Amino acid sequence: MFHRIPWLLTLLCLLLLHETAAQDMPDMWNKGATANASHPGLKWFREAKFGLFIHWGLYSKLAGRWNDSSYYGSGEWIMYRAKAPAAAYAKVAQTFNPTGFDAAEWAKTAKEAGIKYLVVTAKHHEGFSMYDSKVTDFDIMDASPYKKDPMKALSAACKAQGIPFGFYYSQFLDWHEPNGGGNNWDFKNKDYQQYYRTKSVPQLKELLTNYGPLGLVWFDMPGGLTPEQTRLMIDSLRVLQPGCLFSSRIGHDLGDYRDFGDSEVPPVPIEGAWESIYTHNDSWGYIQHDLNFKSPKEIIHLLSNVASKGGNLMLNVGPDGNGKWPVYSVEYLKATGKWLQTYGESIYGTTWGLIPAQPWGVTTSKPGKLFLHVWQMPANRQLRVPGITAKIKSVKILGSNKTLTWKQLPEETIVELPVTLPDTRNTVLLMEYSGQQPDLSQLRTQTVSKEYPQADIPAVWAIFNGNAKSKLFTYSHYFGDWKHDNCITGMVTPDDAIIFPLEIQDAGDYKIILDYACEPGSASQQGLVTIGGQQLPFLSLTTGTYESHKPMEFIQHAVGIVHIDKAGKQNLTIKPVSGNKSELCWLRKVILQPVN
Ligand code: FHN
Repeated sequence: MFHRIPWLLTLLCLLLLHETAAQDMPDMWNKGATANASHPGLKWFREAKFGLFIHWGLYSKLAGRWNDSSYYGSGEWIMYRAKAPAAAYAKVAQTFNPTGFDAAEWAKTAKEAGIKYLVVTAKHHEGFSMYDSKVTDFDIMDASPYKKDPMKALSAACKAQGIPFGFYYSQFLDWHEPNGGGNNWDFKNKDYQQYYRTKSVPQLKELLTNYGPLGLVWFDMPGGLTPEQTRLMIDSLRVLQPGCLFSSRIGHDLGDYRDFGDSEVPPVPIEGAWESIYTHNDSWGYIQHDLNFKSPKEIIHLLSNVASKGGNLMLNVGPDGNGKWPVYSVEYLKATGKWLQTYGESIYGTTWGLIPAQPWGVTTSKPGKLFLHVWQMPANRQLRVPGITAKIKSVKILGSNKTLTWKQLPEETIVELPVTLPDTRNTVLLMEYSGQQPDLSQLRTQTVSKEYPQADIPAVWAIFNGNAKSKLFTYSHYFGDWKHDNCITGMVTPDDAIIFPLEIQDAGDYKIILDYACEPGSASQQGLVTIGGQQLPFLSLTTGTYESHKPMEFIQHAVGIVHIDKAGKQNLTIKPVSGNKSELCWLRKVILQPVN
């Protein structure tokens, strides 16, 4: 029933493709990797996998409104967006009285959510210190009626729950201070050195001195310092707590671990310690009218996807001006924690999965263990796992002692799934094996199967020819609501063709859909898709002009149907036709939809 080519030949192909991938994939995404790989704090950090970010400040009280105008997107940027005068904005502190804040409840909710470290804003760009600072009077103790230090309480509550605690600190942007970065509507002729000397560094020293051992300091938005000055600042802080990690946004690649862009997951596994940062809705700071919360299923998929690439997810919650979390954040985080109670073994302490993402989901791993995160049940209940050559000892559903039957073939293992899975969002199977299992996580061959509604093949997995290359496009919906997509650019002549190696598991008809963006100047170029000896000519269609602060438009352009008469390996090629005047398009992914 299954189309096979001789096993040795397959292995050779796998290794060759792996070799090609290994040469260029890390170059594209591994830059800026951990600068300080020997830091002792990286051990807990790498095992933690799931962190909680909390953005809380005066902006939380404003809740997305200033002078009767509503703002969407990053609520903590409201002062900047409204160009609110520093003196007027500072008055918000006079009514900032978060009596609903309960540190023990925050830490308990975090614990129930399965959170393994917590990072809270000590000072965001607005310049207001959410702790008792002796460096300034613009802090919660002196400027607000609250008159208590919530960070003292929170650090103690996290300690009681065994959750490593850290501070976010905006080291350069400070719209309250005449010499701080960013506020050019009130202040001119700045002396950034003076700002670092008189506020930033002294405050960082306070934070590293007065709140017990910190897990990390999450620096954000570097500026105003040379690499040497940054190094000197680090040295002066490091001595206070050598065990504390510093995030890469301290600048100049001098952090201890790497942070990706806001809301960015790298497309391939990344070595070293790193973190993806997302917020639960569209804003980091509380906005009353922002109810676009990620569902438990979305959080679980995000968490397992980030883990499948080897990183941590730090998910942000924005408490309101009274110190209460949005109800959806409490509820959906707790639901995530419930999932983690059953499936946490497949997340905590793991590293990337040893095979690429499959139509059914992703994988994570530990020595001798492969965790199969089943996001989508195959219609025939046969889960096909490619490339496992180590000896499989057992396959179980995590959290139940239910052992599943499997058939290990040279190229793939087929696991028989039960009629229903315990968790339709993500049921994790534990596959235990003995012996060496090669790491095939960067294997380019992508699986296509009739058992799922469609196969989405991301552009990064293509083999590039000529001038075709992958480029990261960053754009936003709301202000600061960043999106990131890797697309293939540079396809102008037929020499710039790209090839997707596919493993098509079932013969039959497939609709080919190209997902791309195309600027007006680039439209109406001719392209050709080739697969299984069939050709689909197409003309590229306009979407819109790319601008980093606007939504980027993509079209899903169905270019035709092909018939695959035998299951097995196929190459799908996309190439511009000769005579084109400009780029064909910026291709984000190819979709193969089985025709039923
Ligand atoms: O400007 C900030 C933003 O407000 C938020 O704090 C995020 C979180 O990663 N960091 C900055 C932008 O990258």
